[in-house]
Amino acid sequence: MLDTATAAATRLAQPDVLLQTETSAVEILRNDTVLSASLWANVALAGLAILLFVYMGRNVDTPRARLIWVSTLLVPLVSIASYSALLSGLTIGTLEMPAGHALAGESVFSPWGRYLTWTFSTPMILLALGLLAGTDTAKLFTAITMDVGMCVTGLAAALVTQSYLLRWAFFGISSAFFLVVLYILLVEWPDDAARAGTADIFGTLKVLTVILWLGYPILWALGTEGLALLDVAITSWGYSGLDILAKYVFAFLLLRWVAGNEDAVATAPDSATASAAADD
Ligand code: RET
Repeated sequence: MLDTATAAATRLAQPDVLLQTETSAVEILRNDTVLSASLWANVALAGLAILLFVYMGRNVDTPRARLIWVSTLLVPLVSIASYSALLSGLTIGTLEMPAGHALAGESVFSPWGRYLTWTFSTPMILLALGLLAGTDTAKLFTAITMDVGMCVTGLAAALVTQSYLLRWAFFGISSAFFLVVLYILLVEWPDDAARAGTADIFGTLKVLTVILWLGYPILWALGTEGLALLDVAITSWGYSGLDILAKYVFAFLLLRWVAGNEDAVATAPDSATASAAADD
């Protein structure tokens, strides 16, 4: 009898526990102006970027240039959805870090929605870059699937609380996927871009992408998810700053070039690469 009553009481108490966890992440966000400003800044910039990019692409009409334009436009579109979800409390939470972590046993703010939405935004960046380089479908598929692998295992690294070692194991797996993406960006696509006649702009965007993307794992390692040398608000501003450069500035440069050089990207990738390979 007593057992049944205790079990019922436990069941009744459970939703409260869940609600409490959710509320506390939202409360952390509400009480930390610097932290919430790091998210609001991106909502505002993503909104401006969407309007600007729609305007910049108004006269783009060849199919491949349009595909580059749409994939570029999707970057701020995913971003505004991502940051709104973080701000609404839907994709944030608190996690109890495992033994070994600098904040072990403490309830740590986790904006896990960031890592989730990279799964949708980063493939768009790579699609636009790959099309710009005139690469073939196999290389494009490889870059995008490895990138998705990087994001999903990065999300696992952020969410795992069973063991500190396991967090770093997922960090390692994610980094291995990332290395493949870096290889394609640094070794494969520059050759394709040279053949496609887009080497200059591709070179600029490649350097920007590689340097900025390297910032993300470094920030993860130094931030609250990893060694916790940086606090929650600084980590969040770090990601927001990287996002501003890796998404809006990158997308602006790409779109400005595509709008002015539509003919240079008009050829289909596979046929362009195949004919160039046949010429070699
Ligand atoms: C994580 C941690 C695990 C190891 C690695 C990472 C790399 C993340 C990268 C993110 C890029 C995000 C961008 C978002 C734009 O919307 C997941 C931080 C390698 C490279 C450009």
